[in-house]
Amino acid sequence: MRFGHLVTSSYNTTADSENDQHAKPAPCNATHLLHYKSLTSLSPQITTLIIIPTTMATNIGSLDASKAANSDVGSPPNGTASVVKNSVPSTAITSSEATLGRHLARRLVQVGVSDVFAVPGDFNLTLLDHLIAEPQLKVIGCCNELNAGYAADGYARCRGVGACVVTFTVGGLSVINAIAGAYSENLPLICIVGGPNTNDFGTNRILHHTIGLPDFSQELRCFQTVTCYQAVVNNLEDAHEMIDTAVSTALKESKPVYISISCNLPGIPHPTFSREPVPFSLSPKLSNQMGLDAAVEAAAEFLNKAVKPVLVGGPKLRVAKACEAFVELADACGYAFSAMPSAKGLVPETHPHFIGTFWGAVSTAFCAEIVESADAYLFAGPIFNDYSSVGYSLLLKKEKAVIVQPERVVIGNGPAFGCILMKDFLKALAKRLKQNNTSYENYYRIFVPDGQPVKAEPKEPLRVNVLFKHVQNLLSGETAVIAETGDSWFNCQKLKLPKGCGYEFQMQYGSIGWSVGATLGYAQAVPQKRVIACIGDGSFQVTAQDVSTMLRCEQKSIIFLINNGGYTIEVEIHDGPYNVIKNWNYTGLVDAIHNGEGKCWTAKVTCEEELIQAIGTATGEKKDCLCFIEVIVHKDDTSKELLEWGSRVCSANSRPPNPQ
Ligand SMILES: Cc1ncc(C[n+]2csc(CCOP(=O)(O)OP(=O)(O)O)c2C)c(N)n1
Ligand SMILES: [Mg+2]
Repeated sequence: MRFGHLVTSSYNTTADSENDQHAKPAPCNATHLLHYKSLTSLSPQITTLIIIPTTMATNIGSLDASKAANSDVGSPPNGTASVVKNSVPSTAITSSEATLGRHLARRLVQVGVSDVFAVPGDFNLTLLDHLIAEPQLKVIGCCNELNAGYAADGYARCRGVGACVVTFTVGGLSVINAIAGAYSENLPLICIVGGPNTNDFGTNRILHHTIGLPDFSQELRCFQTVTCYQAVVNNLEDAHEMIDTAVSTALKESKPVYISISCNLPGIPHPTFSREPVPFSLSPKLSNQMGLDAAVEAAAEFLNKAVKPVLVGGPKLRVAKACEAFVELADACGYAFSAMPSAKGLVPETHPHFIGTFWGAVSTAFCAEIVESADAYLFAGPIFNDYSSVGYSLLLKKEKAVIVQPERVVIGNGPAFGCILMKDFLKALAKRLKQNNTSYENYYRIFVPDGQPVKAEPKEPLRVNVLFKHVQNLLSGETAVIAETGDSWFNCQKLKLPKGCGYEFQMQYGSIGWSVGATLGYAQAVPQKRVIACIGDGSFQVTAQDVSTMLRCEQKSIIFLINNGGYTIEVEIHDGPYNVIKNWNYTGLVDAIHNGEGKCWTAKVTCEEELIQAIGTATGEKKDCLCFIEVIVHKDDTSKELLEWGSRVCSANSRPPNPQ
């Protein structure tokens, strides 16, 4: 796999074998060492050998650093990690190499980014030259900026940090929806934009790729609400500081940042870049010990007097880096525990006291009954939005709840405690709670195992519940599920994740098309796993092009394209003719994208027999290929949960205005 032909560069003089080596996916958890070979193969312009101690190579956002220690969950729930480096790398860099472009490339590698998702444009070409010149960084050309952003999002979910590079305004405004999604999901994503020539700032010139006004701030203003930090780098004096502040802020805040870099700066040497970047040492946040003690005391008293308390994990377990602490608490107290739908993948579903997804009326069977009838519940990192609360229909009472947010604990209607880290709180509470298995025992007594889908008649049109029975059988610790917005949310939510199986979806933002880019990025971040993506036809129509990039990257994901002829989730909320979409020949489309280059296999299935055969091929003969299976199902064939949820969301949406 080569990217040299995408962005032509004078740096690109490597021999084939070396190029191949460069392109091989780096093992996710490997420490990255600069080898003399890769250096010399990189660029004839690099003349000095740079020796970097191994400690330097520890990635801040690497999978290793971000993975839950218990490895029961496949996603990296603990997000980015702050690593204090204990040795300073050697500094020798030739003065001609002391450039902004090189610094940014090295900095990205250092924090754990070994792939950046990019779309070239004249404002970022020189920068891309410098990024591709870094042997440990791959520049992955995407078909459009939205997908590049989604890919960086998928990558960040696995590696703890992701990056994309786009061009001024036309690229910037195209990627912004993906950046907003990453903001909503608390993902550190470094969005780099090639910006105007430094000499054009402060003039009244009108530049191409703008809306035709002599104002370069439009893109910046758009990014201000969807990033936690913006750096407009248009002079070399403070470029070092601005870039480093932006990158470290993304890691500290777990949010996207925007870095605009003037197109004429990346290749100019400057003394601030004359040494290898010193690895970040991000100071960890600390709990206020007095507040922590008081909160633990109050919570222990509250929960220890309850008869049948339960635990519920929420999506902010990830940003709080508290997944492991949550499991520690579950182990210690013995309560039944469940997860909110948006926390799927963050808690181990194989835990003996796990009772499923708490999602009000559409919860796993027997789960909501146990949670809502408990006399006390601890929610760790919840987000109660209109969707996760099933149209505000949860039967919860604040006075029964301990709500633990990443830095705050509220017990009942009060008291409230601030400046407390969730993971410290959960760990300390684990030592103070009396063991109480009552809620789990109650659950166990009433529990009746799930039924199986009705057995299909020979050649009977495939049903969605039959499809997901087979998807379930595909899952293992070597797979990860990506679930697109739509009925796939509900069907995938019911999958039982084996130990180590990853799971990602975009529940807060819910932007259709996300999963194509996210599958690309996630698979790139963790090449040893097989990604299984479940994508509706409507969503796929938004972002389908980047199957192309998956093929260029030699990915071997399995995509189930669920062709139900429309926007079924919307049908169940509120139907109209706008929910019917044009039917495409999806396998034909993917075959056309494949066009004989790369390893791709497609199949269209209409019944269980064909599905079984397709899965057999995808996991056998074609296991090294990108496998695209178009599954044709009836337009009204949905999960039962969607039907219930849709009615409730519909009634929440159609609440009349309050009388004024
Ligand atoms: C960018 C964006 N535009 C519009 C929507 C509204 N929307 C939510 S789901 C959906 C339809 C999804 O259809 P499909 O992918 O076919 O899934 P299905 O419901 O049929 O399973 C739409 C249009 C959205 N979530 N995001
Ligand atoms: Mg559909």
